[in-house]
Amino acid sequence: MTPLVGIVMGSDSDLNIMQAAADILQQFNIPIELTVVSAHRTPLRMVDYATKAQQRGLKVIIAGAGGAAHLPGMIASITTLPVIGVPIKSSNSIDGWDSVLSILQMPNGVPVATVALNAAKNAGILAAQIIGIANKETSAAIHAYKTLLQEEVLEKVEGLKGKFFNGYDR
Ligand code: RP5
Repeated sequence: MTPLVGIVMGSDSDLNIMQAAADILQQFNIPIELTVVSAHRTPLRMVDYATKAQQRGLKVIIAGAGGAAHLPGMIASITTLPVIGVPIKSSNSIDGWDSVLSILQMPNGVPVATVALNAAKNAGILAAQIIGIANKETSAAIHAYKTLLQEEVLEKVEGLKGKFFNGYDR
């Protein structure tokens, strides 16, 4: 099946974080591809990947990088596909802020939808929601997932009832 979401990362050392995006997208039955594309070490590969992404059938790109994280922004500067950026706290990060700010603070005209530090799972869910706009099955799968989240919280609410007074009855 043609991948709909491309997951790229600056290094294979980012995989332990980015795996979560792949996992949730596969849980939603969305075909993905995953590879390493480095803005600094393989700049021409990055340009080629971003240039060909749309014609290869991708609908969304998730790009994760740590430190001086130029990958998501540079990909967004080349393609018109939506780009979701995942800041990663990596071995060369100063507490992750370098990556967060590099990905978040894009100039006007070139947006990157930036998720929280290391939040690759949320990047996957957001990508699925974008795919779900035009795909009823995906949209239903996300709805089921969110219902499950709600049920988990309500179970915890029940668990607290025996221990604490709660005047709120919903
Ligand atoms: C970034 O540098 C990568 O995205 C990674 O987070 C970080 C460290 O890369 P390695 O030195 O582990 O390959 O470009």
